[in-house]
Amino acid sequence: MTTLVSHHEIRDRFSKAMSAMYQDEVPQYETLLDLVAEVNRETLGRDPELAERLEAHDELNRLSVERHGAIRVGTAEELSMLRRLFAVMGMYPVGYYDLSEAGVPVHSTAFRPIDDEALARNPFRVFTSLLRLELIESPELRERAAGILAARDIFTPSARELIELSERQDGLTDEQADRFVAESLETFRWHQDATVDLDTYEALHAEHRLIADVVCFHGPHINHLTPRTLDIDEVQRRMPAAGMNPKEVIEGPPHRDCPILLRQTSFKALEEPTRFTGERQGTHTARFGEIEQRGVALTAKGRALYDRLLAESRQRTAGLTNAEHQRVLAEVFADFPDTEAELRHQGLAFFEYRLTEAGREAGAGAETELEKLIEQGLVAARPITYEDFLPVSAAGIFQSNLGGDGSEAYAGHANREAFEEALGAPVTDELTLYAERERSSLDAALTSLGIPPVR
Ligand code: OOG
Ligand code: NI
Repeated sequence: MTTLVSHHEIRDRFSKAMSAMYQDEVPQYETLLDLVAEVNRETLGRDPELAERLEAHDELNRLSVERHGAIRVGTAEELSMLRRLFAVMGMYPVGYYDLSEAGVPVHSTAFRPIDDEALARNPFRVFTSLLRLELIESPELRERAAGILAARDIFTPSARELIELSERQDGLTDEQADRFVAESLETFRWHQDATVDLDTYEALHAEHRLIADVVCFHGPHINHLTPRTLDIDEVQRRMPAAGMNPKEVIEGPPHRDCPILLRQTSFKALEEPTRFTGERQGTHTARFGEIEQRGVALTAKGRALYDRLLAESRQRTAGLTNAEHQRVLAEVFADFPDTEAELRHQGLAFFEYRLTEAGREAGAGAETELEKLIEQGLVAARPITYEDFLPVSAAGIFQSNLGGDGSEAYAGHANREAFEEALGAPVTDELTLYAERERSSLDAALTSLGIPPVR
C-alpha cells in the first residue's frame, strides 16, 4: 500500500511555496512580512496575556504561516477546476460574496479549510472571484472577452492529471504532493506576456480595469498575499517609513478591546511592464499588498448590528483621514458591546467552550448551569476567530487598487445560484460552520461533566 500525505500537509507546503514565489515576484511583500512579524513580536511582548490566550486557542503557531490570497477567473470551467484543485489541499468553498453592488463585476467565494484541526495547522485561504461577463454592456466586447478566455488553459496538463489522481486515490504520495505543489503554483504565477494586443487590452480596460486583468493574461496571477497582524493600526503607521504607501483608511470595524470580524488595509498595486502581442507595448497594474487583523466571528444578530453601525458611520466618514475616520467609527461603535461576557450573553458572537483543568478534576458534579460552570472556572468560553471575508471591505480593497471610486453599481444582482452552477458545487454557509463549532464544543464540555446537552 502506498502512504499518502494528508490534505493539510499539502496545503501547508503549497501556502509556503506560494509565499516564497510571491516574495520573489513582489519584493515589497518581503518587507511587509518583516514589518508584520516585528509588530506581532512587540505586541506579544507587551501583552503576555494575549500571547497566552493565542497559545491556548491554538493560534500562536498558525500566526506565522497565516495568509490569505486572492485570484480572479473568467469562466465556469476555470472556477470548477479550481474547486477540485483546492480540494486536494483540504480547502472548500465557504460563503458567497456579491460585489456587483459595489461596482465590481464579479461574485466570489473563499476556499479555506473548515475543521478546527485544519485551521490550527494552517488556515490558508484564497478569495476567488468569477468575472460576470454578462455585466459587460457591449455585446461585441462581451463576445471578444469570451472568445479570448475560451482559448486559454490556466492549468498545466500535469496539474490536471495530479488533481484527478488525488481524487481517485483520495490523496497524494509525498512525491506526488511535491509535484502537485510545483505544477499548481504555475496557475498562480505572474506572466509578463499578455495574450492580446494593447488595443484589445485598452478596450477591455476602458470597460473595467478588472475585466482587462482577468481576460488578457495566461492565468489568474495571485494579486495579493496577506499576512495577519495583531496590531493593524501600528503596522499602518509604520508602512510609509518602510517604503509602502497604504490606502488612506483601514477597512472594517474600529480598534476595540474585543476585536470583531476583520480589519484590513492595503498598499497600491505595482505597475508592471507587460509584453503585449503586436508592436505597441504597455504596463499593467495587478498586484498589491495587504494586511489584516482578525477578531471574533459574529452571529447573524451581531452581524446585523455591525452592518447597521457601519452603514451609519459611512454617512459620517466620507472623505475623512484615517485618524478622523477611526475616531468617528469608534464613536458609532460605542453601541457594540465590547466585553467577551456581553458579546456572549447578548448572542452577538460565537464562542467555543472547553473544560478547564479545574473542570477536568471536578468531573461530573452537582452544578449543571453553564453560567455557573463558567463563573466557577470549570468551563471556559473563548471567542471563535472569524475565518472569512467582508464584502464591503473587499469592495474597498478592490476599488483602491483598481483606482475606481465605487460609486457606480452594476444593474446585476447577487446570483448565488449561477455562481454555484459555475462552481459545480454549493458554497457552505459560514454562519452554519461557526454555529456547529460552538454547539459541538459545548456538547463535549457538558458531556464530560455528566450533563446532558441542552437542545
Ligand atoms: C479580492 C479583494 C478581496 C479581501 O481581503 O477582502 C480580498 C481581489 O482584489 O481580487 O482579498
Ligand atoms: Ni485580501
